Amino acid sequence: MRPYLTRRLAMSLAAITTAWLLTSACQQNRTLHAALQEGWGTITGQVVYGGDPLPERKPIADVKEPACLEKGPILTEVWVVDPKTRGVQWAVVFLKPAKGQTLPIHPSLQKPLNEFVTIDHPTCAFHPHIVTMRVGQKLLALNPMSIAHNVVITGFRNNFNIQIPPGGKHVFDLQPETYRALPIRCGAHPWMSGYLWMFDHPYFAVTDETGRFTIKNAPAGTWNLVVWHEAIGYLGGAAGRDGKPIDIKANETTDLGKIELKPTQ
Ligand SMILES: [Cu+2]
Repeated sequence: MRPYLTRRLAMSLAAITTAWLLTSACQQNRTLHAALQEGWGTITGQVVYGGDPLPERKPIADVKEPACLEKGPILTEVWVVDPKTRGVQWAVVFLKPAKGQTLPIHPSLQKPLNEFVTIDHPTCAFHPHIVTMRVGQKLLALNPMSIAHNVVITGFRNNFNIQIPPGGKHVFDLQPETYRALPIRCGAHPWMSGYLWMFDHPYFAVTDETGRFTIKNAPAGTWNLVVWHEAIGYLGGAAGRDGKPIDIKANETTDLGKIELKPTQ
């Protein structure tokens, strides 16, 4: 190619790149601007059991290993319902942007607060039962027990089967795999079960023992909220995968009240 044409081509490419960079910077700014103008708010609510009678946790009959029973029986964890409040523990509640939408992230939450999220084995059960983390965080598995555990994580982009010896630990460097439940199992103890959820934003929570959840510094405006529980999947069935719109008010707490999970939906 003649030098003149090469120069012309390079100049055109530079012009196109500059124009593209300016356009995308403007778009990002607009998103940030809109969010800053509208502000940030808190979302709260309570996930409750919508059936009768209330399920009770029962000792898992398969657990025979003495080391597993040292701290008492291992109880079922699928439905953990508080009899006083009907609150359901271990539901995952999160904002999910629609296709092409980006959730503005509060300046104080741009980066994960901790490098590691921990999953422990104080007994022959995963603690916590449901692990949530942000993309970029690492999963630290601890085994303080006198017996080995096998942490098996099954996803599309994450597949691990790691033996953790007594007193040992392991750091899982996970690939981003967001908005889906990744089962966690133990190869040594078939009753052990948990789930891992990963998000590319900080707007998620797991319900506590009374079914309550709080998500702080969420972007004001209308965003989709998803509720998931391992026994029923998404609230609202398959369509619930994308959530339902909620209005988050700036500088206020938006209380969503009681969110009912029916045991069969
Ligand atoms: Cu185990």
